[in-house]
Amino acid sequence: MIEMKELKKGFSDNFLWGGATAANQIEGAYLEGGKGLSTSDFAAYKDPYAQGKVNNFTFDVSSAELNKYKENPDAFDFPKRRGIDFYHRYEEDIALFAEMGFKVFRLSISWARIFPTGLEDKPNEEGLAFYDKVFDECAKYGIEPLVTMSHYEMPITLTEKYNGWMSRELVPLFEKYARAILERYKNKVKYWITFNEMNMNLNSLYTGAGILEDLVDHKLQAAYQASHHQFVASALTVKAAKEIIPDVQIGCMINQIEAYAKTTKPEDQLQAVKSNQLNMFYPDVQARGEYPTYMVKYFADNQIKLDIKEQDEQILKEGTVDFVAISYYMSHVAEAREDAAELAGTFDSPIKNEHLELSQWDWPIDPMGLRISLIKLYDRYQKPLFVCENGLGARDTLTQDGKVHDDYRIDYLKKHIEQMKEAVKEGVDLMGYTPWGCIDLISCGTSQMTKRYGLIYVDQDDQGNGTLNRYRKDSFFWYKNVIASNGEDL
Ligand code: BGP
Repeated sequence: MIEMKELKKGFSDNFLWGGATAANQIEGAYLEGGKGLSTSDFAAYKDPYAQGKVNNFTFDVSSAELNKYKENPDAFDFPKRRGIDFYHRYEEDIALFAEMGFKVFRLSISWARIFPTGLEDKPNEEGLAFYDKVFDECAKYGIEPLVTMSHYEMPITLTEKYNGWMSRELVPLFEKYARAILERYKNKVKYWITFNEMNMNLNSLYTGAGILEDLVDHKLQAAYQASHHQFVASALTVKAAKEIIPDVQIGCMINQIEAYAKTTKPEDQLQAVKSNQLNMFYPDVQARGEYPTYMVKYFADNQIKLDIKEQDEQILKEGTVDFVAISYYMSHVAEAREDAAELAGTFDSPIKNEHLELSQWDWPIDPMGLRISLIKLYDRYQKPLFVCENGLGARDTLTQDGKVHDDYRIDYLKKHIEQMKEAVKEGVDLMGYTPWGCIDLISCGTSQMTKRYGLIYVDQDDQGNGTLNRYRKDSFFWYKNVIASNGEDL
């Protein structure tokens, strides 16, 4: 007889509630503690409205810009260099997370704090010591760190010397870095993610892979070659992690953008399948340990020839992840048209879904798309899933008496949590939820401060003016209750 599993009524008792950040968007102190300069230190503030739309991304850097920034840094503003000063305020910030009842805090380690140029033989002790303090502070409150090893930054030296992940040289350099932090924190960190949103290499070569795009001939080829190098580095890291930390949980991550077909026309349906494959390619390799067959034709059609070494097949096989993490902000519409492949997975598609409302930054809001994504991902991999980013970037107003009435954010999070809960009831194994930018931070795509995601308000404007004081938003108190009731009281 087949034994049915018990029907789940909601989130598991050990569900990991928390929040997510990244080093380059919060730490600041960009030259302190022996840190080297990183790629994100050169994301200059550019007017995000210059092209007349609100969701302009300004995070790419060309070789000419990089030279200009290095020669005359004072003529530009680099908001990611200042972050929100977490480097000096981590105790206060972690205490606020604890007050909300966080079980987990997702943060990343800055590679350039540990290996300032990426080329040193020995790690920088001061950099290592900083994260020791952060993890110890988390431990004080029983908060588990979930650590991303590479979140949109790397030592700038590796961009200058190798053009970033274009080069295979990055694989052993990353493995050296990964081993150093795994060894150091083996008793403090159990949950790891190797690379943040690796599929975003297709959107920004500089942000995802430290590549100066004007120096490559074939952009798509570069994106997939860099991704291949990261796959190998990630698999070697997974293997190392299992040796070093016996009970490790190590995952991959993508920016999950579920594609819906625009109409019931079979051509549009087929395009939706293909658009989703381009996204799933990333977890397919990392969760199954091999390249999927559908990419062979795609590579041939797009004149992509990858340099894959003989040993890579084995490395990928041996380095499959324990869980699949996603960020989820929006869904996408697929239509059979000339530029369909290019549009797959872009944040900025011209094809709109008339059923969805947009955020102030024109991002379509689709809570049910999260549920659909989770169901499909779990069907595909049968591995635990983690929603390690989700949230609403919005303008907030701090009142005279230090409050932020962000009912719009509460509404957004509530609807997404409701759909996650349905997915859990429908059989999905979900480990945790860490809404993005649980404390206001510098935007990845636009370097703005005014695009706020936080449950905690940080008093700083786009130009870096402000007291940096922290304030609890209405959503802070709401989320505290959500955690206390394990997602029942929404
Ligand atoms: C994800 C990134 C984050 C983050 C978030 C929101 O893609 O992993 O780093 O910033 O998107 O994007 P943005 O800051 O551009 O609004």
